[in-house]
Amino acid sequence: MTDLLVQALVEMKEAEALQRAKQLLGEGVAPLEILESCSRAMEIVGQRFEKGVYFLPHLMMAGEMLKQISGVITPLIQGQKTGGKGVKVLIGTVEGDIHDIGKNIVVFLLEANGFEVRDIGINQKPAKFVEAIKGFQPEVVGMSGLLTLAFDSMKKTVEAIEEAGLRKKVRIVIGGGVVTEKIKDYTRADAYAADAMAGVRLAKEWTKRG
Ligand code: B12
Repeated sequence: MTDLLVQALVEMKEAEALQRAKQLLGEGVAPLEILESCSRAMEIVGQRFEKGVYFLPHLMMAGEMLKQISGVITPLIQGQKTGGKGVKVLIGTVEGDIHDIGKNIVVFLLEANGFEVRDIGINQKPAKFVEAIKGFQPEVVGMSGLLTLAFDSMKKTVEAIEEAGLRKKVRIVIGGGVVTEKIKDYTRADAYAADAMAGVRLAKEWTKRG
């Protein structure tokens, strides 16, 4: 009954939401399905925020509840360590954007699948991505962003990577909230991932050896 979890999250019932998530786990519901319900709840919270029913403290509370739940859930997601085999992935939230819950889930899943991940954090300028690519030499670069303004930051970051002569060395995947195929074209990234698992699958596909 993930509906009760969604309801608790939407109604900002912190203790109940965490308890519901744990209960679902206990009943054998798949961790990814629970995370999926959390995203559904966040959609509703976001809509209420847009309508002026909820305000910034509600977003903050939603973020807090989500962090707690993903802290319990993500470690239980079974990865297949064989896939990534130490392939390097660099990831960060682009300039102007501080949302990182989704990104952190991606990091976790990548690591669970055997990738070596360098997370450069939130609100990172294009130059920071370039510098980190030079130092870490990843094969895959992930950019996260949930704000509309993040699209331009992603575009600028891809351009900076091009200008630094590194574009052919990396495959770029973007993700987060409302990122779509269209945004992928706009930013000139290689792909977009609708969710964290899709990102992991792409990274595996891109770096498959032999
Ligand atoms: C929690 C939250 C916050 C928290 C964030 C806490 C944190 N540490 O991240 C706080 C309170 C800080 C916050 C702040 C703001 N927020 Co906010 N926030 C949200 C909310 C409710 C949930 C976001 C979330 O965590 N979702 C759950 C995660 C799991 O989903 P996700 O990030 O999409 O990630 C999944 C996939 O997309 C994917 N993924 C994500 N990144 C990547 C990257 C790669 C490479 C890959 C492969 C995959 C991938 O993997 C994840 C798991 O599958 C959303 C509403 C919504 N619908 O999302 C609004 C929302 C994103 N926020 C919004 C706004 C407006 C703001 C503020 C500007 C509010 C303000 N007036 O200050 C500030 C922005 C500050 C800034 N400069 O960034 C708007 C954005 C509107 C827009 N179009 O630009 C939204 C959509 C709400 C709304 N509907 O109005 N927010």
